[in-house]
Amino acid sequence: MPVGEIILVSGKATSALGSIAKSSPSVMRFVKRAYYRITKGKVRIPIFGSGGVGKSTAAKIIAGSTPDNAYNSYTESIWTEQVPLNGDIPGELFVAPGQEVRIDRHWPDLFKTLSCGRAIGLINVVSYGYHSLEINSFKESASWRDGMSIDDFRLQYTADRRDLELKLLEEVVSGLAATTSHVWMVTIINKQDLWYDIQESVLSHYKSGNYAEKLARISSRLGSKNFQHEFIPTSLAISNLTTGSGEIIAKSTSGFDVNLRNKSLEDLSRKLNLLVSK
Ligand SMILES: Nc1nc2c(ncn2[C@@H]2O[C@H](COP(=O)(O)OP(=O)(O)O)[C@@H](O)[C@H]2O)c(=O)[nH]1
Ligand SMILES: [Mg+2]
Repeated sequence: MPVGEIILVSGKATSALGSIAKSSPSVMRFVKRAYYRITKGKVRIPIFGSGGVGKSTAAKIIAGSTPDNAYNSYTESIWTEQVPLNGDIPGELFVAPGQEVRIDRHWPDLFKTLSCGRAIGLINVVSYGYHSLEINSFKESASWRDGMSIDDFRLQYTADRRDLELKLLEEVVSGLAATTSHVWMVTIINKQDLWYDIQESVLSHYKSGNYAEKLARISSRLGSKNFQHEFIPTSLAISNLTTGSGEIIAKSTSGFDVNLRNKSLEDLSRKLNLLVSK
Protein backbone atom coordinates (compact mmCIF):
# COMPACT_ATOMS: atom_id res chain seq x y z
CA MET A 1 0.00 0.00 0.00
CA PRO A 2 1.42 3.39 -0.94
CA VAL A 3 2.40 5.38 2.14
CA GLY A 4 -0.50 7.46 3.40
CA GLU A 5 -3.14 6.15 1.04
CA ILE A 6 -6.51 5.46 2.56
CA ILE A 7 -7.25 1.96 1.35
CA LEU A 8 -9.91 0.22 3.26
CA VAL A 9 -12.36 -2.58 2.82
CA SER A 10 -14.41 -3.73 5.79
CA GLY A 11 -14.44 -7.43 6.74
CA LYS A 12 -17.96 -7.74 5.35
CA ALA A 13 -16.97 -6.28 2.03
CA THR A 14 -13.93 -8.55 1.83
CA SER A 15 -15.99 -11.73 2.18
CA ALA A 16 -18.66 -10.49 -0.22
CA LEU A 17 -15.95 -9.88 -2.76
CA GLY A 18 -14.19 -13.16 -2.14
CA SER A 19 -15.48 -14.82 -5.29
CA ILE A 20 -13.70 -12.34 -7.50
CA ALA A 21 -10.56 -12.22 -5.42
CA LYS A 22 -8.57 -13.61 -8.32
CA SER A 23 -9.54 -10.72 -10.58
CA SER A 24 -6.92 -8.23 -11.65
CA PRO A 25 -6.02 -5.60 -9.01
CA SER A 26 -7.58 -2.82 -11.05
CA VAL A 27 -10.88 -4.71 -11.36
CA MET A 28 -10.78 -5.45 -7.62
CA ARG A 29 -10.19 -1.82 -6.85
CA PHE A 30 -13.08 -0.74 -9.05
CA VAL A 31 -15.39 -3.32 -7.46
CA LYS A 32 -14.31 -2.39 -3.94
CA ARG A 33 -14.96 1.27 -4.65
CA ALA A 34 -18.38 0.49 -6.11
CA TYR A 35 -19.22 -1.81 -3.18
CA TYR A 36 -18.16 0.78 -0.65
CA ARG A 37 -20.12 3.48 -2.44
CA ILE A 38 -23.32 1.43 -2.45
CA THR A 39 -23.05 0.38 1.19
CA LYS A 40 -21.64 3.54 2.73
CA GLY A 41 -21.75 6.32 0.14
CA LYS A 42 -18.95 8.72 -0.64
CA VAL A 43 -16.52 9.70 2.09
CA ARG A 44 -16.17 13.46 2.47
CA ILE A 45 -13.64 15.00 4.81
CA PRO A 46 -12.97 18.75 5.18
CA ILE A 47 -9.47 19.87 6.18
CA PHE A 48 -9.03 23.08 8.20
CA GLY A 49 -6.03 25.01 9.53
CA SER A 50 -4.03 28.20 9.03
CA GLY A 51 -2.18 29.04 5.80
CA GLY A 52 1.17 27.28 5.45
CA VAL A 53 0.66 24.43 7.95
CA GLY A 54 0.52 21.67 5.30
CA LYS A 55 -3.19 21.18 4.48
CA SER A 56 -2.76 20.87 0.70
CA THR A 57 0.20 18.52 1.16
CA ALA A 58 -1.80 16.41 3.64
CA ALA A 59 -4.72 16.13 1.21
CA LYS A 60 -2.46 14.93 -1.61
CA ILE A 61 -0.77 12.31 0.56
CA ILE A 62 -4.02 11.04 2.10
CA ALA A 63 -5.48 10.80 -1.41
CA GLY A 64 -2.62 8.57 -2.51
CA SER A 65 0.27 10.75 -3.77
CA THR A 66 3.77 9.84 -2.73
CA PRO A 67 5.42 12.40 -0.41
CA ASP A 68 7.77 13.37 -3.26
CA ASN A 69 4.87 14.15 -5.59
CA ALA A 70 3.00 15.97 -2.84
CA TYR A 71 5.90 18.32 -2.09
CA ASN A 72 5.23 21.88 -3.17
CA SER A 73 6.59 25.33 -2.61
CA TYR A 74 3.93 27.08 -0.58
CA THR A 75 1.35 29.23 -2.33
CA GLU A 76 -1.75 30.47 -0.61
CA SER A 77 -5.05 28.85 -1.68
CA ILE A 78 -7.85 31.21 -2.58
CA TRP A 79 -10.62 28.62 -2.94
CA THR A 80 -11.60 25.38 -1.28
CA GLU A 81 -9.55 22.69 -3.05
CA GLN A 82 -11.32 19.43 -3.84
CA VAL A 83 -9.06 16.36 -3.87
CA PRO A 84 -10.54 12.99 -4.96
CA LEU A 85 -9.47 9.87 -3.02
CA ASN A 86 -7.63 7.39 -5.24
CA GLY A 87 -7.70 4.32 -2.99
CA ASP A 88 -10.43 1.72 -2.48
CA ILE A 89 -12.73 4.27 -0.91
CA PRO A 90 -14.65 6.67 -3.12
CA GLY A 91 -14.67 10.16 -1.76
CA GLU A 92 -13.15 13.59 -1.59
CA LEU A 93 -11.14 15.79 0.69
CA PHE A 94 -12.07 19.47 0.86
CA VAL A 95 -9.15 21.73 1.75
CA ALA A 96 -10.38 24.99 3.28
CA PRO A 97 -8.34 28.10 2.45
CA GLY A 98 -6.38 29.04 5.59
CA GLN A 99 -6.03 32.80 5.31
CA GLU A 100 -8.18 34.58 7.89
CA VAL A 101 -9.80 36.86 5.28
CA ARG A 102 -11.20 33.81 3.46
CA ILE A 103 -12.68 32.01 6.43
CA ASP A 104 -16.09 33.72 6.59
CA ARG A 105 -16.68 33.08 2.92
CA HIS A 106 -15.51 29.45 2.63
CA TRP A 107 -15.62 27.65 5.98
CA PRO A 108 -19.41 27.79 6.71
CA ASP A 109 -20.26 25.58 3.69
CA LEU A 110 -17.81 22.98 4.94
CA PHE A 111 -19.31 23.07 8.45
CA LYS A 112 -22.70 22.49 6.81
CA THR A 113 -21.45 19.25 5.22
CA LEU A 114 -20.69 18.06 8.78
CA SER A 115 -23.97 19.20 10.37
CA CYS A 116 -26.07 17.55 7.64
CA GLY A 117 -24.08 14.32 7.87
CA ARG A 118 -22.58 14.50 4.35
CA ALA A 119 -19.09 14.64 5.84
CA ILE A 120 -18.14 11.96 8.38
CA GLY A 121 -15.27 13.70 10.13
CA LEU A 122 -12.82 16.57 9.87
CA ILE A 123 -9.10 17.15 9.98
CA ASN A 124 -7.46 20.18 11.57
CA VAL A 125 -3.81 20.76 10.69
CA VAL A 126 -1.43 22.61 13.02
CA SER A 127 2.38 22.80 13.06
CA TYR A 128 3.45 24.34 16.39
CA GLY A 129 3.52 27.75 14.73
CA TYR A 130 5.99 26.72 12.00
CA HIS A 131 3.75 28.10 9.26
CA SER A 132 5.30 28.64 5.84
CA LEU A 133 5.74 32.28 4.92
CA GLU A 134 4.97 33.91 1.60
CA ILE A 135 7.31 36.84 2.18
CA ASN A 136 10.75 37.60 0.85
CA SER A 137 12.31 38.59 4.16
CA PHE A 138 11.29 37.92 7.75
CA LYS A 139 11.48 41.69 8.30
CA GLU A 140 8.24 41.99 6.31
CA SER A 141 6.39 39.86 8.86
CA ALA A 142 3.90 41.39 11.32
CA SER A 143 5.82 39.52 14.06
CA TRP A 144 9.05 41.37 13.30
CA ARG A 145 10.23 44.11 15.70
CA ASP A 146 13.28 46.35 15.21
CA GLY A 147 16.47 44.85 16.56
CA MET A 148 15.32 41.24 16.51
CA SER A 149 17.81 38.54 15.56
CA ILE A 150 16.55 35.71 13.38
CA ASP A 151 16.30 33.53 16.51
CA ASP A 152 14.26 36.19 18.33
CA PHE A 153 12.06 36.38 15.27
CA ARG A 154 11.52 32.61 15.14
CA LEU A 155 10.38 32.58 18.78
CA GLN A 156 8.01 35.52 18.29
CA TYR A 157 6.65 34.33 14.93
CA THR A 158 5.94 30.77 16.05
CA ALA A 159 4.31 32.03 19.28
CA ASP A 160 2.07 34.40 17.26
CA ARG A 161 1.21 31.59 14.88
CA ARG A 162 0.34 29.21 17.73
CA ASP A 163 -2.09 31.90 18.92
CA LEU A 164 -3.56 31.94 15.41
CA GLU A 165 -3.94 28.13 15.49
CA LEU A 166 -6.01 28.52 18.67
CA LYS A 167 -8.08 31.29 17.15
CA LEU A 168 -8.85 29.11 14.13
CA LEU A 169 -9.67 26.12 16.34
CA GLU A 170 -12.20 28.39 18.02
CA GLU A 171 -13.75 28.90 14.55
CA VAL A 172 -13.97 25.12 14.22
CA VAL A 173 -15.60 24.81 17.67
CA SER A 174 -18.24 27.41 16.69
CA GLY A 175 -18.58 25.89 13.22
CA LEU A 176 -19.51 22.55 14.79
CA ALA A 177 -22.28 24.12 16.89
CA ALA A 178 -24.97 22.91 14.47
CA THR A 179 -23.59 19.36 14.37
CA THR A 180 -25.58 17.08 16.64
CA SER A 181 -24.70 13.59 15.42
CA HIS A 182 -21.54 11.49 15.59
CA VAL A 183 -18.42 13.13 14.18
CA TRP A 184 -14.72 12.33 14.45
CA MET A 185 -11.84 14.78 14.31
CA VAL A 186 -8.14 14.39 13.72
CA THR A 187 -5.52 16.98 14.64
CA ILE A 188 -2.48 16.50 12.44
CA ILE A 189 0.44 18.04 14.35
CA ASN A 190 2.55 18.54 11.26
CA LYS A 191 6.17 19.50 10.52
CA GLN A 192 7.54 17.05 13.08
CA ASP A 193 10.90 17.37 11.30
CA LEU A 194 11.11 20.98 12.56
CA TRP A 195 10.23 20.27 16.21
CA TYR A 196 11.34 16.67 16.76
CA ASP A 197 13.96 17.72 19.34
CA ILE A 198 11.33 19.42 21.54
CA GLN A 199 8.51 16.98 20.95
CA GLU A 200 7.48 16.67 24.60
CA SER A 201 6.70 20.39 24.83
CA VAL A 202 4.96 20.31 21.47
CA LEU A 203 2.71 17.39 22.38
CA SER A 204 1.87 18.84 25.77
CA HIS A 205 1.08 22.23 24.17
CA TYR A 206 -1.73 20.51 22.25
CA LYS A 207 -2.74 17.74 24.62
CA SER A 208 -2.96 19.69 27.85
CA GLY A 209 -3.25 23.39 27.06
CA ASN A 210 -5.88 25.68 25.55
CA TYR A 211 -6.09 23.48 22.47
CA ALA A 212 -7.26 20.50 24.52
CA GLU A 213 -9.64 22.69 26.50
CA LYS A 214 -11.38 23.78 23.26
CA LEU A 215 -11.67 20.15 22.12
CA ALA A 216 -13.17 19.26 25.49
CA ARG A 217 -15.94 21.79 24.85
CA ILE A 218 -16.93 19.99 21.64
CA SER A 219 -16.79 16.67 23.42
CA SER A 220 -18.90 17.77 26.36
CA ARG A 221 -21.56 19.19 24.04
CA LEU A 222 -21.76 16.18 21.73
CA GLY A 223 -21.05 13.55 24.39
CA SER A 224 -17.88 11.48 24.34
CA LYS A 225 -19.63 8.65 22.43
CA ASN A 226 -20.42 11.06 19.60
CA PHE A 227 -17.05 12.80 19.40
CA GLN A 228 -13.85 10.91 18.85
CA HIS A 229 -10.63 12.87 18.53
CA GLU A 230 -7.09 11.71 17.66
CA PHE A 231 -3.81 13.64 17.73
CA ILE A 232 -1.47 12.45 14.95
CA PRO A 233 2.06 13.92 14.90
CA THR A 234 3.38 13.78 11.32
CA SER A 235 6.02 14.96 8.97
CA LEU A 236 4.56 15.27 5.48
CA ALA A 237 7.82 16.68 4.12
CA ILE A 238 11.34 17.31 5.35
CA SER A 239 12.67 20.79 4.68
CA ASN A 240 13.94 23.92 6.38
CA LEU A 241 11.47 26.74 6.95
CA THR A 242 12.71 29.60 4.80
CA THR A 243 11.57 32.95 3.44
CA GLY A 244 11.41 33.73 -0.29
CA SER A 245 14.97 35.08 -0.28
CA GLY A 246 16.27 31.92 1.42
CA GLU A 247 16.65 33.15 5.03
CA ILE A 248 16.45 30.06 7.24
CA ILE A 249 13.88 30.60 9.98
CA ALA A 250 13.98 27.01 11.30
CA LYS A 251 16.12 24.04 10.38
CA SER A 252 14.97 20.44 10.03
CA THR A 253 16.09 18.60 13.18
CA SER A 254 19.36 16.79 12.52
CA GLY A 255 18.75 13.04 12.63
CA PHE A 256 15.15 13.35 11.45
CA ASP A 257 15.13 11.23 8.31
CA VAL A 258 12.88 9.64 5.69
CA ASN A 259 12.34 6.56 7.89
CA LEU A 260 10.90 8.68 10.68
CA ARG A 261 8.77 10.55 8.17
CA ASN A 262 7.43 7.29 6.69
CA LYS A 263 6.69 5.96 10.16
CA SER A 264 4.59 9.05 10.88
CA LEU A 265 2.75 8.66 7.55
CA GLU A 266 1.99 5.00 8.25
CA ASP A 267 0.56 6.00 11.60
CA LEU A 268 -1.58 8.66 9.91
CA SER A 269 -2.82 6.14 7.36
CA ARG A 270 -3.63 3.49 10.00
CA LYS A 271 -5.52 5.89 12.26
CA LEU A 272 -7.50 7.45 9.39
CA ASN A 273 -8.40 3.99 8.10
CA LEU A 274 -9.81 3.07 11.52
CA LEU A 275 -11.87 6.25 11.73
CA VAL A 276 -13.20 6.00 8.18
CA SER A 277 -14.15 2.32 8.63
CA LYS A 278 -16.41 2.99 11.64
N1 LIG B 1 9.41 21.02 6.97
C1 LIG B 1 8.18 20.63 6.61
N2 LIG B 1 7.53 21.28 5.62
C2 LIG B 1 6.30 20.85 5.30
C3 LIG B 1 5.67 19.75 5.94
N3 LIG B 1 4.44 19.58 5.38
C4 LIG B 1 4.31 20.53 4.43
N4 LIG B 1 5.43 21.30 4.37
C5 LIG B 1 5.71 22.43 3.48
O1 LIG B 1 5.00 23.55 3.98
C6 LIG B 1 4.59 24.39 2.90
C7 LIG B 1 3.10 24.67 3.03
O2 LIG B 1 2.38 23.48 2.80
P1 LIG B 1 0.93 23.51 2.15
O3 LIG B 1 0.45 22.11 2.10
O4 LIG B 1 0.95 24.28 0.87
O5 LIG B 1 0.16 24.36 3.30
P2 LIG B 1 -1.35 24.87 3.35
O6 LIG B 1 -1.30 26.34 3.18
O7 LIG B 1 -1.82 24.53 4.74
O8 LIG B 1 -2.13 24.17 2.29
C8 LIG B 1 4.95 23.64 1.59
O9 LIG B 1 6.14 24.18 1.08
C9 LIG B 1 5.16 22.21 2.08
O10 LIG B 1 6.09 21.51 1.27
C10 LIG B 1 6.40 19.08 6.97
O11 LIG B 1 5.94 18.10 7.59
N5 LIG B 1 7.63 19.57 7.26
MG1 LIG C 1 -2.96 25.03 0.56
